[in-house]
Amino acid sequence: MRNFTTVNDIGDLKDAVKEALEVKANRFGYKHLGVDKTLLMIFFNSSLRTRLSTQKAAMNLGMNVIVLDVNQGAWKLETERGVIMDGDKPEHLLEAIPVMGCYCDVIGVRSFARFESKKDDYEERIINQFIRYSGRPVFSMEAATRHPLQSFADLITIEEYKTVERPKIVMTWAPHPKALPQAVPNSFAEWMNATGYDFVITHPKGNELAPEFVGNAVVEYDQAKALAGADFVYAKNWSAYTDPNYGQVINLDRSWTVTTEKMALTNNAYFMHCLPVRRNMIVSDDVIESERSIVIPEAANREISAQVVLKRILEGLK
Ligand code: AN0
Ligand code: CP
Repeated sequence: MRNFTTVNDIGDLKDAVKEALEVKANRFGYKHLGVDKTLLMIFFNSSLRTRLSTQKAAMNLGMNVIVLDVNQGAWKLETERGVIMDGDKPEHLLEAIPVMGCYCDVIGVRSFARFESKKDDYEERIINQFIRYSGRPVFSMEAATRHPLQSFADLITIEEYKTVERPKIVMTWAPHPKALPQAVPNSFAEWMNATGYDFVITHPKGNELAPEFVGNAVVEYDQAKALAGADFVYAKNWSAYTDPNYGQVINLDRSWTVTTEKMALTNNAYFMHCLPVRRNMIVSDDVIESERSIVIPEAANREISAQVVLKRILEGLK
């Protein structure tokens, strides 16, 4: 594997999950792969899990790790070509990227949707420039439209907890006071569609996701109907995708919060969320604290998904 930004980069999902479970059972068994190799993690946005789990995964593989928070201590970066740089940004991404590439063997990038231009976000302008100009393998630590390390960890978790061959998985929108990207739900949909499981997306009218991510999923606007018989409930907020509301909070309806009453409609479903989560907006205290909540094992699997991706990138280094 060279770059990792979508489900397509991981190949066969059954093989990927098998490898993940092997890595999980023997996380220090691949240490030779990363000796004298350096991972550079670049963050344009905040993170708790991605930062810690990816660094841990790299250390499991024997790598050295450098972490850069672009907005804390680095020069502010201009990202547009052709701009007369007489403002507050002393450095251009087009120099910064190849320079960063000089100091490492692999680059991880977190760069959320900016909601300034839907076209720029959905063309993945920032991470694609890293792929093009760094000279290094690049993996997404959540880019503008996808969060594949999260979705891979979600899939591993579902494989560990499912009790039927083809579970019913329901991704439900839930309210949140600030505008959030569509990356997590897009990506989760992309990965679930690739499994062939019974996958349903439920959200209020107006919060439709991009059709290329919805794919063959069933979209059900009635949350109670969607939840009936679910084996897994995957809650997430996302801001509007469709014009003219792209990137805006258009609904704060707390009747969409995942509560014990809602979970009672399911087939005793497990509750999942990528975290961080706002309690009593997205999910009630009772549900997230219940014995059917698997948000912590889900987060723990972020170390495993990152380790499989790094392992494959290291195996592919010339
Ligand atoms: C981010 C998002 O929704 O994309 C990161 C989630 C992993 N969440 C927030 O910014 C709260
Ligand atoms: N789930 C996730 O990616 O969390 P962080 O934003 O804390 O990294």
